[in-house]
Amino acid sequence: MRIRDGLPPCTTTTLISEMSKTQPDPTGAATKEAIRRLAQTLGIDALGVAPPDLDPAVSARLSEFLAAGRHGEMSWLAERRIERASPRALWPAANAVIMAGMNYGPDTDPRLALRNGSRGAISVYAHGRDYHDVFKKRLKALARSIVATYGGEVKVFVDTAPVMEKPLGQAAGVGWQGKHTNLVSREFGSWLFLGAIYTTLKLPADPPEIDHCGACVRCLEICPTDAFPAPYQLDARRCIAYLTIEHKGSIPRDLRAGIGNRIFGCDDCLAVCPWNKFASVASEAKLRAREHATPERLDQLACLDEETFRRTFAGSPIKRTGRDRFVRNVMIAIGNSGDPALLDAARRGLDDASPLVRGAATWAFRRLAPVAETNREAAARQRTEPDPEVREEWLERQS
Ligand code: B12
Ligand code: SF4
Ligand code: SF4
Repeated sequence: MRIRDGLPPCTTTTLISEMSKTQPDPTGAATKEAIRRLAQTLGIDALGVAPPDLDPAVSARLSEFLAAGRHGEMSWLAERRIERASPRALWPAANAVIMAGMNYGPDTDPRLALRNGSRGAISVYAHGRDYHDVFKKRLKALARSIVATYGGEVKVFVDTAPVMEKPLGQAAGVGWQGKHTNLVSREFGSWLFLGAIYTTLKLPADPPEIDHCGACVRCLEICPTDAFPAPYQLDARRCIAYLTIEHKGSIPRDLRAGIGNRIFGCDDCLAVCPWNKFASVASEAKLRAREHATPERLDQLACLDEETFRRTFAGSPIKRTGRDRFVRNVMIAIGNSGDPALLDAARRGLDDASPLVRGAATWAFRRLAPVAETNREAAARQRTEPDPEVREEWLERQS
């Protein structure tokens, strides 16, 4: 539910004093509406309330996802399965879940960045400041005001805790889980970050949002790595967001070509959604910041050492993947570029200190270098390369 429309501008202070007079509130309905207005003043774009119990079907699907190994190396998803699938199991005192959304709508279609293969495309959520910091600050401010005005206890979560934010967002009426598995909002399309405040206050739940996907399958068809085994189901192991951000080892060979020039995350299934026609550009300046929106030159990114990497991506979520994984991604994009001008960058990567980078650079080099040079290099590297996995890269049939 959008919270911007039709409300008079008000400050946090006036709102709190106004509400202190609004007593008693046996159903919690007035308190919820006041919280909604307070959230608006804090720059939170959407808000709804869900009950503290999720539909048991959600828990069953989470178990199926984990049993099929679709979480890949993200073992933390399995660790607190019971708590993840139930707010009350995570915190027995919780009586309601306030689900909040922050619009991060881009000002251009992110797929434009895929047109020039010699530059790296970074997904929209990483163009500006790390949303974990920006959003959590907002939610904490909201939570503090709730406690100060209405009492009770609260816990604030953005992304990292064992919380299923998408099913909770749907239960709170903020949007619905589309066939690409992300929450789609009628007002903001695919571009909404989610966060949760668990509270001991008794607040009435909003009506859950219903599915508006209909017969559309655009997101399923666009996926470059075929990561959807079925509508509403994702095999994270095939998703470019997982491969370029979460996956620590070398990227499976059969998925490298599909990655194209995406060097951090992927937006294809989000960007193609017809509901984006209602979306608007992020209102929060820190999320609108576009330091990394313009596709960046792959040859320059390939040269980043530890220090320049940290400096370049300070305050960005990219920093959290670390330099080696990021340069690995850059090497894969170089291999996909078909651009002979990038051969030098791949060649330099063959001597990188990180075997992860050397392995990806080997793949890139073999795709760009003339056959005679590849054969010469392969023979030499078989003798000098210390890492067995990287040696394997030199022996592999080229894909
Ligand atoms: C793990 C994770 C990932 C993993 C796995 C993604 C996934 N779909 O599970 C990876 C690394 C791949 C990933 C990628 C991305 N992520 Co992510 N991720 C998460 C995280 C931490 C947990 C998600 C989770 O619980 N997954 C487990 C699976 C089992 O849960 P699920 O997706 O809800 O699965 C449901 C469906 O499969 C469904 N289902 C199965 N069958 C059926 C059948 C029917 C009929 C129905 C209705 C449903 C259904 O039931 C399952 C349970 O509800 C959340 C934050 C959080 N704490 O919730 C962010 C989060 C989901 N990610 C987010 C974002 C922005 C992204 C990316 C867009 C980033 C990018 N640009 O690269 C991509 C999108 C890729 C995609 N298509 O999902 C946002 C999404 C916001 C939104 N509007 O939905 C979140 C909520 C973070 C945040 N705080 O804002 N992510
Ligand atoms: S984010 Fe990209 S790779 Fe992942 S499911 Fe969506 S389209 Fe496929
Ligand atoms: S692209 Fe179509 S199927 Fe996919 S989430 Fe959007 S409306 Fe649903």
